[in-house]
Amino acid sequence: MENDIIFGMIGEKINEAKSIAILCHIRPDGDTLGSALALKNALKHKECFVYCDDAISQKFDFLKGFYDIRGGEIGSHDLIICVDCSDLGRLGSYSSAVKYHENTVNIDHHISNEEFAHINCVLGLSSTCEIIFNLIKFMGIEPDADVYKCIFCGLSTDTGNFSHSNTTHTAFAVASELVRLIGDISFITQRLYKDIPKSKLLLLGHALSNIKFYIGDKMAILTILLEDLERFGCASNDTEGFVDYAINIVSVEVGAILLECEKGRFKVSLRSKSADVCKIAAQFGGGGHTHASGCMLFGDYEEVVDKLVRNAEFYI
Ligand SMILES: [Mn+2]
Repeated sequence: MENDIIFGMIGEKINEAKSIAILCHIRPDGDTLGSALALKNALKHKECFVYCDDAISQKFDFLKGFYDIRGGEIGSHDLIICVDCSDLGRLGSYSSAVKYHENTVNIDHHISNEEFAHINCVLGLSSTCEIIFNLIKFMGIEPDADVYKCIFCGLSTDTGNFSHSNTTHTAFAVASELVRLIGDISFITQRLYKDIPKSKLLLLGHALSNIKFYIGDKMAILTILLEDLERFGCASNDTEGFVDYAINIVSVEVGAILLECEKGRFKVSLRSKSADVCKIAAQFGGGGHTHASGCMLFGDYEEVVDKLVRNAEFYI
């Protein structure tokens, strides 16, 4: 379907709605939060509530509306818009509310998106924020700097600050327009990429000193156990970005981080230079992008590592 047709349908749904819930995914990143808050800030005249069923990193508190993000029970809204969610599972406890709601929209850029909503806008752009930018423009809304800061946040974080392979010319074109209105963006990049709490730095040091190599150093695995989080006083979302240290090692083709969520349950994030890690993740019911994917693995630590390495061997 033509993008304009889908944007037109979404615009119509938004205009008809009296109260809108915008849902972020669990382990919220700059793209899901930026997308949700950009939309909320752009729809000033509408009653919009942003929800997220997970803890949110304080580093995003420069986004307007950050402190109004809700957790807990979802209220009664006549339209639900999910942003940056590839499947219902990404919505945490809100998945059933979305599944059974009669008016849902799904805006996402993950190729593995399961198109779970009534209207699905899945475009292979750099980020969901890039889609939101186009949607807002299409709707004829004149965004202000607050909206643009939110969009910049998602565009920048999902492209690895404009360095990953999804850093397309359209991503730069959008960024160019954003910077024109925002002005100095150095305060945003300081918050997103440079500021690091002492506790997180110590956790990273611990993880790096225990990194394991497999498949002739072509695979590197970082591990964060629950006891590590406790020892350093960190939350699970403090591990965001750690996996980059594994994939950046010269010999490594697939980098992974295993994050213990509870005894016998590990959240796995995978990164690759050229291998298709989406296929590895898919073997375990996960998904994502070619070079960045994730899945959940169950079992003892050794068992989980063994499963993962044996599977990865096929794709390296
Ligand atoms: Mn994204």
